[in-house]
Amino acid sequence: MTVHIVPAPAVLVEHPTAPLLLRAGTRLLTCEAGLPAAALLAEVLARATGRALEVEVAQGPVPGALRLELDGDLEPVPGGAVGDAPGLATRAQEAYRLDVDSDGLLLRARDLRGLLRGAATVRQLVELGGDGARIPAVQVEDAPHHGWRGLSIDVARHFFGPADLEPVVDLLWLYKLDVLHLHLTDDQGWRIDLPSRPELVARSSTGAVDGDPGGAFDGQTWADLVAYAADRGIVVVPEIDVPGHVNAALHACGDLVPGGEPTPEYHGIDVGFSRLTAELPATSAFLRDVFTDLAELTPGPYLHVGGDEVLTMAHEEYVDLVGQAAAAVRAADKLVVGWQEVATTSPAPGTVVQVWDLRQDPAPLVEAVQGGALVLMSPATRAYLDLKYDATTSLGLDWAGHVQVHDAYDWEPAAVLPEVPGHAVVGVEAAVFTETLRTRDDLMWMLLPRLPAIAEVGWTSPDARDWADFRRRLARHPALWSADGNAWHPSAQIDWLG
Ligand code: TNX
Repeated sequence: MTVHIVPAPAVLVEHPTAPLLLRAGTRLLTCEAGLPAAALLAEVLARATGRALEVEVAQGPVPGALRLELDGDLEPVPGGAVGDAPGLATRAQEAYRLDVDSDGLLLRARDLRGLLRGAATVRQLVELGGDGARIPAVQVEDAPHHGWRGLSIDVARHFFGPADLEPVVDLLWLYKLDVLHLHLTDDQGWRIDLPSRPELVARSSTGAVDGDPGGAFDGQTWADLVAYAADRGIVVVPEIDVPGHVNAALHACGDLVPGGEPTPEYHGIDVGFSRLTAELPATSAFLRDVFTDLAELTPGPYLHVGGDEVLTMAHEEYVDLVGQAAAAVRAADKLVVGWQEVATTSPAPGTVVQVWDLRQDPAPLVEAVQGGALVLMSPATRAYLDLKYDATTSLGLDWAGHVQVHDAYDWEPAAVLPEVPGHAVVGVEAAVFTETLRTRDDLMWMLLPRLPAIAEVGWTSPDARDWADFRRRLARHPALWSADGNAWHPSAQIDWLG
């Protein structure tokens, strides 16, 4: 078996017949609405094979051509978790069907996002050999298990800008993830320029952990990144973390601090010490302004309000401040996401609660779900890709133990907390906090090979997942990573092939 698609598709039939050869001048045909997917596929195939494809708006079939078709009648292969994630693509929209033989390739989907998912499968199928590039004869029918399949990146502890993040977005596309969550603010830095509060970036974006250089998104670099992700079927979910993790705001705005004195810059990695103060007159306007501005900058349906690790505040004040942030998000017509602790605030129905710490009492989460909250699963012991692989790993943290590839692979989001009904779980998100990560290579080395494991947890139905088979497929993926210049960790759990 040579085919090694990750995440595993719902149905894969490998035909023993001749492959499709990609030659100079091979044509890529599509309809007007399929053009964005065709253009992306042409670009990645050209990069992979060194051969340009000609994209044309035309009907086929044409012998030897690739065709991308939108087909409103295409029914998704049966299966899937209960319910879609509100605001994200539905299972039917991400479904696709692919048929390849020596006469041509036909990729069909109901929606552009299905074509984008199928295009990632095509990229993984390309084989380079003596006689040039070819795609094996296969039939694939595929659709996701979970609707929300994300990666969260902390760009506050260390800043990662478009040049570092675009290759990460490419990886999300390659593994059929659909959400990029950016943790944009924390004690060490404020990383997004907001029109109503220019002092935040002006005063609090130049530093980072250990005194490393900082940075921030301005309106243009932010819009470009959001568009780059959208072109790949990926929604950006921005996070402003309140009411804790706010030293960067307190350093920029003295009126948020009792006494009025801005706090010093912070370059360490402690958590839990900074906080907003409900009784200060400036606090409510700050919350309203930052989430209103953030909504303006965000075409996607969700804003993340943070809410984690507020260790020096009475519960009543925490409920008040999280409530104000959530109200500002809803007033701007966006859906609210918050870390696990927001479950204790009686969140409004539809709030997405992101579980990260399985040591916390599940009772408030169960109650929040009874009140209509939804759950996104990011348990640190499985999905925190800033944790070390094992004791010999130089980068990363170990506060929740080590996360080897098998740990990242062998779990099911809907079953991780037995108290939480599976129907409330919208999906899975990997997270990478960057206290110890400085460069694109550091980031990639932590993501690869664990991100593909989380991607399969999100996309492939639990009964079709198998560790032995995943190991076999993943072993062939370093060629894909190296072709894009990405660093990766050769975990001893996989028998890597060239
Ligand atoms: C916990 S995740 C945090 C972050 C740290 C991370 C390190 C979360 C909601 N809070 O502040 O960066 O652990 O792994």
